[in-house]
Amino acid sequence: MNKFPDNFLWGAATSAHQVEGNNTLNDWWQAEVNLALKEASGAACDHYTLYAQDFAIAQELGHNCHRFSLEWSRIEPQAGVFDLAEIEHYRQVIRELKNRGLEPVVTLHHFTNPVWFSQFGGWSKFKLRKYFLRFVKRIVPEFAHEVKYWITINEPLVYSSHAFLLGRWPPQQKSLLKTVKVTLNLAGAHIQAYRMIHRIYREKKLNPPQVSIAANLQAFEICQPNWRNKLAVYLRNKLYNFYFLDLLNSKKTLDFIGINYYGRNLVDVENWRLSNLLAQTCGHNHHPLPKNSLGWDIYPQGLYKLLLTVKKYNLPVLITENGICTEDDDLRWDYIRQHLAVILKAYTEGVKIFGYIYWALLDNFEWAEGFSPRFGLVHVDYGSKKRLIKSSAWKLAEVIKGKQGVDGS
Ligand code: IFM
Repeated sequence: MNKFPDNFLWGAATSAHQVEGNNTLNDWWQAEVNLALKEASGAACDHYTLYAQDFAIAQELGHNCHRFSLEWSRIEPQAGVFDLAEIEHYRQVIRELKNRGLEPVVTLHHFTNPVWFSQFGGWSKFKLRKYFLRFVKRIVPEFAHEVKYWITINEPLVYSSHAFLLGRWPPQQKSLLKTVKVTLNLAGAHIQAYRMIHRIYREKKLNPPQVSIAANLQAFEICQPNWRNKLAVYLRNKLYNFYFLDLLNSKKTLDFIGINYYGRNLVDVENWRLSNLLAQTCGHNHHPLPKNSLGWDIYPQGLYKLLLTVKKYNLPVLITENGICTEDDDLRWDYIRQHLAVILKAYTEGVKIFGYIYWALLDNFEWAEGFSPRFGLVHVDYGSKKRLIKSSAWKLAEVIKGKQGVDGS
């Protein structure tokens, strides 16, 4: 039976707005109220009150780490005004994790912004980056003694494209220029935050932290083998998968590579138009694969190839997200097992993978898709808020505890 190393990090992730409930002071809440998105996050999983119970479940499942995000809008509800009670809340959250042997992996920006920040103009204005940095400077010293792993920004390109190009997420804009500006601004924010976090730890004479982003990597695969599709795959890899990582790596601002991986993007482009080269996918269900409930192709081999590609950075790798939304929990286990198998293969071939974080610990609010996609290891009844551990979670626990291999042995 192939085994993962003893000190491997095992856990699951959440983000504040998706699970906490009642994050009334951020731009998502505002959009949910004003723009009538499919569903409003409302009380979500009420994780804000039930976090201790949820971490007890993670502990029972054998996890030894947990990824979550700090909600900037709770901590800084008005520009420059920091809410000490909310800082205390997150201190309790981190304490609860540590007491349960769960290493915190803390995300500083996971798609949401305080309303005041978006009213000032948000990420499309370079000069506003200073507000995020002020938040980082205020909050990191609070938890530096307890936290080793920081994710500055979750999926920067997913954020910039969904919010500023596709118009699906607040502020629901459709501007290529703004998308480029926001992307560059987020890159600059990471670089400065990385340096700031390291400086804070040095000043406190603490061991250096491990800081990265969570990069969403997709397996871009050619549908029909022609030059247009080959060029499209090349461009998409360059821009969506590696632009950000290459840039941050060139500035020496990554201590590890954080990878969020979900599946395949089957590239088929009908003409040379730039928008098609950058985004068009096969519309004919060629080369069909099993899908999650949102229709995303399940493709573990894609993760394997990407892991071998990121070897070029010669940095440790943390799978910061990998998961499936489905009502079929056997399919969820298949998905997890197959992805763990390729992770183990890449590990044995020299990719320095040091952890696997499943998305998500709980069923939760899937942004513009609302509550119907269920990614959780734990089922949430959104009415009663009752939790029910799914069988896939127990099977993963067996692997974590070394009682079961990912090859069925
Ligand atoms: O729910 C999201 C999460 O917020 C970021 N990564 C992808 C997940 C599934 O879509």
